[in-house]
Amino acid sequence: MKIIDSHTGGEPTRIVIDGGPDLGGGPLADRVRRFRDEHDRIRSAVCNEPRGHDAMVGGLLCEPHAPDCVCGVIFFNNVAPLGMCVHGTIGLVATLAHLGRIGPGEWGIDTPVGVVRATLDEGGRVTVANVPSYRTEKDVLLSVPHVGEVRGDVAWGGNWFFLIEDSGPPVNFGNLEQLTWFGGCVREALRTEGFTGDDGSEIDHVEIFGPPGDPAVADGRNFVLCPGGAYDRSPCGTGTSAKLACLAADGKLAPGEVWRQAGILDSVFEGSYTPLEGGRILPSISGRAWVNGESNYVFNESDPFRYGIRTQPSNPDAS
Ligand code: PYC
Repeated sequence: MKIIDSHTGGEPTRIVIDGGPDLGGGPLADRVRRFRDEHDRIRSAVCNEPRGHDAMVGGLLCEPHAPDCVCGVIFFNNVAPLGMCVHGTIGLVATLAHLGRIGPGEWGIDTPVGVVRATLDEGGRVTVANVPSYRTEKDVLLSVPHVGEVRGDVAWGGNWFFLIEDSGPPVNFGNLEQLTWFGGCVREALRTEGFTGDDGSEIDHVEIFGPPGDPAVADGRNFVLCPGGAYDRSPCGTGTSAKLACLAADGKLAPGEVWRQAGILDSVFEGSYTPLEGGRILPSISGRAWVNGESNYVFNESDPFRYGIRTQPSNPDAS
């Protein structure tokens, strides 16, 4: 199995470019189910220790089903397949450019949540037109055990987010442990109180905001807790999209105006949006990824951990 590693603003992406499981043809939404149900050990082999770690995001390069796409991709992390992943899409584009499969220009990428369009510029910067994003609830009051009352918004940016503005530990790198603990308590409270996205899905990303480290380079800094318990090293493109949806709904950001979102490492994504019908927006997120490794995986039958150390299989019945 052949792998290319990259990072986008510090957040890793590991693309399986060859030797992945055969998922057949058809829409990516069907293929991601086959991947989850029949090939979960490949997800684990790529993302989990000993080859990976909790922050790793993998992507399986596939033939596209939708017309006019350069490729398809199924993203996944240490616990399950992901809906959409913007930092991963930026990493994928950098990987395809590294392989010489694409050059500067606009490219369609088929994913389980629809086609996304990514533009690579001459300098290596990638802009992703993400999926339509929207806020479903504003100022939800949540009673969080061990923490107290926390207010936040619920929004979709390709994944479900609970966005917190005015509570929690200060958002800086020195507070990683406290932020992770706080985010975990909030996520657990959302689950036990029965808050979900408007499609009934779990709100599995918690995003906490603070002021930027340097207002000359960013408008705000975030901390994003991902479903597997790791924090996003990048500003999180789907999280930035959810933020744009909230800013747009509150009338705090005009169409086309740029929002500079720093992550916890102070790497920055730039986001703007085009309004859509029904209060939805089409976010555009740009950032940069760097390829930093190429590997050929060996699966030795005698190695008990050749498919990774699986702490949380996304489907316990899968092989
Ligand atoms: O950039 O969309 C993103 C993302 C989702 C999870 C980790 N990164």
